[in-house]
Amino acid sequence: MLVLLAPVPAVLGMASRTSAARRFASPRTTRAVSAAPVLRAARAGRPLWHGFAAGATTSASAGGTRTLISDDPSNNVTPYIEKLVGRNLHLIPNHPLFIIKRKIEGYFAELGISFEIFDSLDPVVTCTACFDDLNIPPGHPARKPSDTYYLSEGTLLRTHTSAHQSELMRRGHERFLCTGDVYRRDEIDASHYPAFHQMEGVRLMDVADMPAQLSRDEWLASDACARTAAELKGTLEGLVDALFGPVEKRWVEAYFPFTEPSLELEIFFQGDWLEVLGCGVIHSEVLAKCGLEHRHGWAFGLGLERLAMILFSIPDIRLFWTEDTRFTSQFASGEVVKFQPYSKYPECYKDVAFFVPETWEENDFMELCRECGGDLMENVKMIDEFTNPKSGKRSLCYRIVYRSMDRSLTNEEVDEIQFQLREKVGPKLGVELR
Ligand code: FA5
Ligand code: MG
Repeated sequence: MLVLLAPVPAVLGMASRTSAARRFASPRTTRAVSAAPVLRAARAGRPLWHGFAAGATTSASAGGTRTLISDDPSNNVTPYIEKLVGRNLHLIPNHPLFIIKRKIEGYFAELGISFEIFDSLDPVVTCTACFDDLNIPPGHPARKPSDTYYLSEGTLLRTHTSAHQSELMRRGHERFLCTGDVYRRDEIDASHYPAFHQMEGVRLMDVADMPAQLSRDEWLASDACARTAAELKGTLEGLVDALFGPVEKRWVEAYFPFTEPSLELEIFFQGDWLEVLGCGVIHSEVLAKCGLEHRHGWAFGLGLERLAMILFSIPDIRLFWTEDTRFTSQFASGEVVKFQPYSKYPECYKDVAFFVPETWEENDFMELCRECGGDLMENVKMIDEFTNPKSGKRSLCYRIVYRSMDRSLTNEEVDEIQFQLREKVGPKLGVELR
């Protein structure tokens, strides 16, 4: 039997919204603009089911071995991203992401209803799977090349594990957990990385427990819809309790085109609210597109790094990717242990200011920063913005915090990176340096 836990009182309305939150916000209300980081203290055409394998595996490939960059005009994959694809951190035994994945799967196994496990689905998916199937209309901000890594016009690196929802439901899977690496052009800070891992959970409710076919409005007003949402919240609260014990958490109203109602869960961590998952009752139109108009259910997508940061006290998301044995050896037991920072090397910051064109997309700048500085950039944040009243030109100033996780940086190498960035930002993004 599935344990139904009483939901905690919902805290709706909140101060800081992430780019991830904005990503799915209704097209009417959203423009991709600068980001307010969640953690204020410290963000070719391969066949769709290539590499499909059901069931847990423990193998992980080296990464970077697959050619994803091509001269297709829509291809915007960078070498930096290409080398992350295939690292499969969630499949490496004793990696914190592997440990937490297993713990979450264990929690669901104990609920007494079986969830199938998928953790090796190909990260290269079609736009149909990632967007169309999920009710994300053409022109929606989540589809923009400034947010998404495209291989070709119709194929991309999945931006969320929801990309597998519809295909799995069409194949007859009714309860599953699907984990994988996902890719987004996003802001740069301690809780955002352009490659991260999500776990998708889907449960279709038993037909006998649900009313006969209702219109969308009737369904939304029904007790059964409220019950489905309550079960979802209870299940996820139970998960958080099982992972962390008592911890401050709150529900926030959200919008996803593929669920209604939709919610996000936040946990208080390092002095601020950290969004850890999005979820909701599966949208009737998504089910109808799968030929399941007579069914109802819930779905969630959680950020494995975010949960693992809390569980293991890992202060910076870049650490998950390090091969430094001072990090990896700490998790060798496969148990939950608190991370002991081996050192905090000094930071240094540099500012860069420029006038931006009308077509300015902040994520393009973030991408260029990654290209020039890789993981040595800890945080990139806009610190000043003004519009010249005479010329009407908009000026932005960004502060870039440099810090290595495993050594001290020299002034010379930071200056060199900053120099490269200044050299490239004009020609590449059409800005005018100040
Ligand atoms: C989604 O991706 C939805 N697909 C989740 C979902 C699934 C909703 C099923 C409804 C039903 P969102 O963009 O909020 O939603 O991302 C989900 C989680 O991924 C976030 O809560 C956060 O924990 C994590 N996340 C998002 N962006 C990043 C990032 N750049 N770095 C690390 N983790 C991230
Ligand atoms: Mg979100």
